[in-house]
Amino acid sequence: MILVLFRHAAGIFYKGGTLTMLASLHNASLPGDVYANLSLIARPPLPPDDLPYCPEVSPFLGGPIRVTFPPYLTLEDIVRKNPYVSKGGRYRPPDCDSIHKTAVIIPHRNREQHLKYLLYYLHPFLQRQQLSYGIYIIHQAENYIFNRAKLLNVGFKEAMKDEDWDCIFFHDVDLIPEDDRNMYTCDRFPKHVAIAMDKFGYKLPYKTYFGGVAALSPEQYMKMNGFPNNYWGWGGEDDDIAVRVALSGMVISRPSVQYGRYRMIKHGHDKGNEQNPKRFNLLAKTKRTWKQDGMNTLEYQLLSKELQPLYTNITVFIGTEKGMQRST
Ligand code: BGN
Repeated sequence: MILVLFRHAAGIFYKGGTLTMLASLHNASLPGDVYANLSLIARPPLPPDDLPYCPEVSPFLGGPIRVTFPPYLTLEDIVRKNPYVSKGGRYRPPDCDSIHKTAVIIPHRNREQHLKYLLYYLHPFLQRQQLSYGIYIIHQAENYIFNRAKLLNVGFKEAMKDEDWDCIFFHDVDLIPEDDRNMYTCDRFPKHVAIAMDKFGYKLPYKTYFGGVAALSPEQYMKMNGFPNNYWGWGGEDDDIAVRVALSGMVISRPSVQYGRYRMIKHGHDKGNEQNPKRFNLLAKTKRTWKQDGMNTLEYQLLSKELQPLYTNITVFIGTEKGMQRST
């Protein structure tokens, strides 16, 4: 009798086990789930110095990613789903030694919703690529006109103080990558990465477009004296950067159009980032100004640098068109 009961119980257990197994298999094969596979990454019982190098192609890549915007997502959910991410939004593969060290710099002001979705997708995306990485949010303090390129310069400078990053990704907050074969590593030349956005029909809007997401090594970045500091408001700064690439004797590299796909999170007009009427004049002068404006003239006041669970939050006062004095 006891034996029968035991068998019976074992049967149920076994059945339960099968069901669980089927459920997890089903999850893993859900096409495009950016979190599928991640549970397979585990720390082996080896001291960190004995880890083997990561393979040339990560075994965790899954190709196309399905991008949706779950309405009730919280930052705590994202923290829970990314157990290996440490303070400041830093990560190293637990199971192998990565040869790539990438910092992602994201300029930001009043876009908390977008930031949340970007973090939700970017963390697992980078982990699937087996990169060592850090995510930096550069927050422009006060209400003066937004200056994307200057914030990127600040991000570069601050990130390089932390670590010897070999590649820097300059990333808009509202662009979600849609294919994890789009490697967040650097090329021989500055790489324009967001080459196929949904809003432009998954192709370049024009040939020299350099906006959205771009990747440069520190050497490439310094060779072009970083980015311009004097584009206040929307537009033109990315075109200036593309001109700097050429003026400093480099060319633009790009990923394959199949991989460099991005979904843009829809949004209304940003207050404080109106179109910059001076952008045409500024662009006409880049050839004369690029050596006099950029990393060698960067001035800012660092207000805080906090290590949040999912990112390093840098808050900075970058002044106004007239200089570093306050606008009020
Ligand atoms: C261009 C803008 C870019 C912007 C793209 C895509 C200018 C300068 C004109 C001489 N450039 O027109 O900054 O990223 O559109 O929206 O406005």
